[in-house]
Amino acid sequence: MENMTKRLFSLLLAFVFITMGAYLLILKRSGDNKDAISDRKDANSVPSHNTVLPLNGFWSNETEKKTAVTTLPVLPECPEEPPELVGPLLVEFNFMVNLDDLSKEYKDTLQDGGRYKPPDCKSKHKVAVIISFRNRYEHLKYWLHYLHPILMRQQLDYGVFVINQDGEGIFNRAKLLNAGYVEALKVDDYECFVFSDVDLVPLDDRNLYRCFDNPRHLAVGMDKFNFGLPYRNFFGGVSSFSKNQYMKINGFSNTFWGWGGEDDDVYNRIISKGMSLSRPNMVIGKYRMIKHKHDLHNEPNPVNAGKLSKTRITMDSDGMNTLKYTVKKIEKNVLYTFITVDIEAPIK
Ligand code: UD2
Ligand code: MN
Repeated sequence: MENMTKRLFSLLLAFVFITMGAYLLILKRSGDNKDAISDRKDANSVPSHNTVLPLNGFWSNETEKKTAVTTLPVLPECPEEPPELVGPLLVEFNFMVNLDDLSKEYKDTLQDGGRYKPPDCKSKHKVAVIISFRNRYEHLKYWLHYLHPILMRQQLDYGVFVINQDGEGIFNRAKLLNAGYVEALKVDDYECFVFSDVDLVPLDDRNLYRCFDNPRHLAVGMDKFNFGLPYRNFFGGVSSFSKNQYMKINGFSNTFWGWGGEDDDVYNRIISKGMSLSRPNMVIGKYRMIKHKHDLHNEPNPVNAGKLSKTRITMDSDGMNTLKYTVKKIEKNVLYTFITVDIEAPIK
């Protein structure tokens, strides 16, 4: 009898140990899952607004997986008119911008390389903002200071790409913009391209940095032209093209070295392909340009004006289909992606 009791007791003990073991195993497993969820949140620099789908094999069974997927939030589309726009803006260039402070301010909002997605809705506008650049860091600071909040309020899914001309050769704004188009597409499948001078800041956030039914000229009212157009067909400063529109005109010309003419050449390209210009009105389309002198190695080029009568003939064999350049360096920081390119510039 005593033996029997002992045996029963050992059996009971074994049962208790096995049950406890199983229970501990289940506890550990659910703890692991929680860790995995928070790990993935940390890995996403702008996490709160992205619908995160579970990794393969992450859920322990199919039922658990189905429940989890259906309860994750699906973002609604952003409204056609961004609700946070404020209209006219005060823009001044009489203070110092500190890029370190600016980076700190945006380190949780921007993804590496100056990229952004609205937190609460899915943007309909996937835009690469491309800036031609060489040695204009002071201007770039103001541009970043003013433009990031504007582009965010416009609820764009955007990235900022600064295309830096390598070396001391003659500057070529248009060829840099072509290179920017190619480089941005290596980063993401952008549908819309905004090309901007580094020294131009809009005076109204209703001037939308997105694409329209026709190529868009955004900088219609610059302070240096008394907030009007210098001439009717002016296309300089800031413009936007959808992928289709840009490829239809074969991009910009690669052959406008030095200052001037490349913007008029683009205008000719647009018209000769049967498109027209889209523009904001003169109230919304006001801009301020940071005052500057002509840069070294970007002197006005008298040859450029003469080329404009031939755009129609030359455009199909001068542009994206003949673009040649070499990437020297790609640097990413919080505020922008900086791409240095060798565009085979002639030395004066
Ligand atoms: C006008 C047009 C510009 C372009 C240019 C002729 C306006 C506001 N803009 O600009 O779109 O058609 O005439 O080429 O009217 N840059 C550098 N480093 C340099 C030289 C140029 O970064 O050494 C870049 C920079 O983004 C600058 C842009 O090229 O804003 C245009 O050059 P600019 O500002 O010297 O010429 P601007 O103001 O006459
Ligand atoms: Mn300028």
